[in-house]
Amino acid sequence: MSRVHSPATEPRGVAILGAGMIGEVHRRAALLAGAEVAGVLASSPQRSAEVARNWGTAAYQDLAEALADERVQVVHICTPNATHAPFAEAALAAGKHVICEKPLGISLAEAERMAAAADRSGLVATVPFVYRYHPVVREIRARRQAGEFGTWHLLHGTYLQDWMLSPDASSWRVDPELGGASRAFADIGSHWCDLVEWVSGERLAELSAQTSIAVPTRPATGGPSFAGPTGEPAERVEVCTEDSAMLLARTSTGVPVSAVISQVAAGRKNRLWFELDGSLGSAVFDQEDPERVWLGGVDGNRILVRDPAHGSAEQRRLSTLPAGHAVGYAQCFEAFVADTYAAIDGGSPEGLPTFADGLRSARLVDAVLRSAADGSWTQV
Ligand code: SOE
Repeated sequence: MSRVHSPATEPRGVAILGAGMIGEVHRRAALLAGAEVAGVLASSPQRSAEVARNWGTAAYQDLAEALADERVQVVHICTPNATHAPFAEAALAAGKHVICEKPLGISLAEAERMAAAADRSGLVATVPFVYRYHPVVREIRARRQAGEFGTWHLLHGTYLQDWMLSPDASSWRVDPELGGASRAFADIGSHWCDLVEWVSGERLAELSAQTSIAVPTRPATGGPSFAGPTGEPAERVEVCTEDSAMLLARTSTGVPVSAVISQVAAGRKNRLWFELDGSLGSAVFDQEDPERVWLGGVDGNRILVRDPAHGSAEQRRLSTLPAGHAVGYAQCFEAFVADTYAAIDGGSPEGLPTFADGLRSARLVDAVLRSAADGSWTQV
């Protein structure tokens, strides 16, 4: 059990499990939120020692050592998906608050177990659906809540990347044992669905999905996300997890939805994009151009530029830089981690994605896989 933390007197101790690309992002956000990294556990003792030296912190030998560290109040789980459930359940059982990377485990059953463990613990357990933290996303949501778009007629969009386009690119995510049965949809389709449901206020109720494998074999070992081919000769394995997924859906109020998710779309780097079309107006958000929103109207369209001097309280709260000084992905992560820590200290920050949202995402992944397997129109 970790000591009761008094933020006024001592830095909040956190442990970071996993030191890949996203582990570095978590560390940076934790430090900027005033925490102290008490230690790190990476993929091997050698890697833990190397990262610990670089980060100026301790190297944990194993999970037990990290969870026994009384300085640690929060555990950031940034390891491959198959460890999310055992690591999160052990951390919660040890009385630690948890930030666990999505997806929540590698199956719906694991996600249900993790969400139940979080509920029983009374601890804070969050999932980095960080695109909720773009200030202009909060502006769109606030305007929806104020009725500016009327009732929804259509919700649609894409989430496209190209870091898996090369036949020689690979990742632990390719292996269903490590990443789960879904790759592209669980990895980034989860973000698109979480964001569109949260902003629009709608919930996908039924869907029809297809998945595709563009590259039939890949190297058995890969590098960090976005690293592309490692250049090392490696045995090739048959691929059984999808490079792309396409879905048609209907929300519980009957609104039609479509989404294209892919990690083999040349030239698209991290292009989460949605258009929400309502009876009174439309809104478009492009994650690769996150400082502005396109607002469509029959009498003309407007481009709204992020500006802390204007707009909704939540947009202004997250607009930590003046207009024209781009707030981007890193700031989204910083705000998410800071809001998690605020919740640990007793606050109720708006829109904090918890294990309940992670479980919601797992239900969508499960429905996509079921529909893709038998071609049926599937209940979520
Ligand atoms: C790789 O596809 C990845 O890093 C995802 O794992 C993240 O969740 C997403 O935000 C960016 O792309």
